[in-house]
Amino acid sequence: MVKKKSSKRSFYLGVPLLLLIGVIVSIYFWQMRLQKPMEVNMANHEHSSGAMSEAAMHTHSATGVSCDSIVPKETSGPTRKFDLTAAKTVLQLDNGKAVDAWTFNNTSPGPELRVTEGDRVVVTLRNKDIEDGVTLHWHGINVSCSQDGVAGVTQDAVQPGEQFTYTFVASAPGTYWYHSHQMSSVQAKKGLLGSIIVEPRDKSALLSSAKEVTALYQRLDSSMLLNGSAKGLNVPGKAGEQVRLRLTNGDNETMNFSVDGAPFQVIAMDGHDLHEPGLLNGTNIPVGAGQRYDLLIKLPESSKVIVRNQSAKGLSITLGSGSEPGPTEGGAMFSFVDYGTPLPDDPSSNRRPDRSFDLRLGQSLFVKTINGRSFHEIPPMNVKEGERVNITLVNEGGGDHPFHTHGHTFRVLSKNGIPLKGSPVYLDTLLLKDGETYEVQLMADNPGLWMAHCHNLGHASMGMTMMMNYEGITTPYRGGTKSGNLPDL
Ligand SMILES: [Cu+2]
Repeated sequence: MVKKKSSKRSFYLGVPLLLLIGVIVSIYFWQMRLQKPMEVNMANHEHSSGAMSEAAMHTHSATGVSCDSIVPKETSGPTRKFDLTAAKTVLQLDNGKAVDAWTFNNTSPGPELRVTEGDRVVVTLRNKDIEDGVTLHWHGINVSCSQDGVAGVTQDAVQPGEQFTYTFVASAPGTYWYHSHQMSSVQAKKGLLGSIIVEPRDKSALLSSAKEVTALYQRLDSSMLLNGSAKGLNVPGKAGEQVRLRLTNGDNETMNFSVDGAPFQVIAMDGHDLHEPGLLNGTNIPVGAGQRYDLLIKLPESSKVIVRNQSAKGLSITLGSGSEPGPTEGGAMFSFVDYGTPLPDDPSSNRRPDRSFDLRLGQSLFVKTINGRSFHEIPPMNVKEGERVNITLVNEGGGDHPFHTHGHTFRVLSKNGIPLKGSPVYLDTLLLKDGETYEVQLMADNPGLWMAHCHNLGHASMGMTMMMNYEGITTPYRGGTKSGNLPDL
């Protein structure tokens, strides 16, 4: 009787106690996940109170080169000027929804910037009324350190009423995009993004006659959009005409595309041409977050071509005229491992690296991790100018991880241990599916402080973000809650 009573009492005490412990543990981990440091110097990863980092800043700037002083080289090309003003705008979407968006020049996506290879591009960013501040990052364009647009690393976030002018040389033709890199997981989703296309200087190139179609996908609020529209895109065209379709994934999730009605080629990835790309038929194209794929499609005689975004039904791209092609069922998934042909005189295929890094992308309880750590707790990849750097990347779970490097294009050497057999593949964003391993190589030829992170920006904001730092480079900027520079660190 007595025994029964005490076990009953311990039951009544034990359950709430366990619940309380559970709540405390959960709050602790949520705090850990959400807590931003007060101040971090991303050049040396010191995070501390203001006074200490002040001292660290002085000792370092005495010997180093500031990122601020690394500016673009002169070019003989013409100067192209653009103005982008960030502002809060209520956008009336063509699906009937009104969205509280953040826009460039009152639109989302912002205006497409179209320049020519070799141009000196000058973009003045103004912030009308985005309270947290904004920046512009030129995704895929290897700009100078001071122009990379990462708040707290290469500049302070541009506050309401302020402006910042970016200058860079559009040195490599291709499909790129721009987006804010202040609280990027929030701001890109709110609409602060757009396309930038660098046309080749040699206009006599074979493809100059192809019809140009840019297709930028984004998620705004709960709506998936294609070039700002919730409806599909219709591009009229004649039989025999060639269309260059520039697919850009500005969302956080991988998008799979099917092409029905004609064979097609993948002529470029992340802006970089592929060598002798073969004709594909019914192959599905997986475009990771942040990636770009350029497709070349020759319009057939009497039917349309429909490029379907399997992840966003209703956002199809219809090319040409005539009857409607049926959907292609069960097509293979595109793989660049054996696509196209090798270059006959390949200059830099798989040479010995000067330095190697292993990055395991994964997750633990509430955070996304690289080698088991998150944010500024991940040691930077420290490199020296001129070095050949190999990086082995493994996806150990937690979804697709499209890994993006700032300031550098890397070459993919192997997938799951098997060397690439086809065209050389140069990317700035590599899509890693669960369990996949890739080895990539880059040349450390752009001194600076560079972010490297998952371009599922939700994952980046949960910790999957780190730095690649050149020896001797410093920054006067600080990330953290004190400065308000929060690039997702
Ligand atoms: Cu990820």
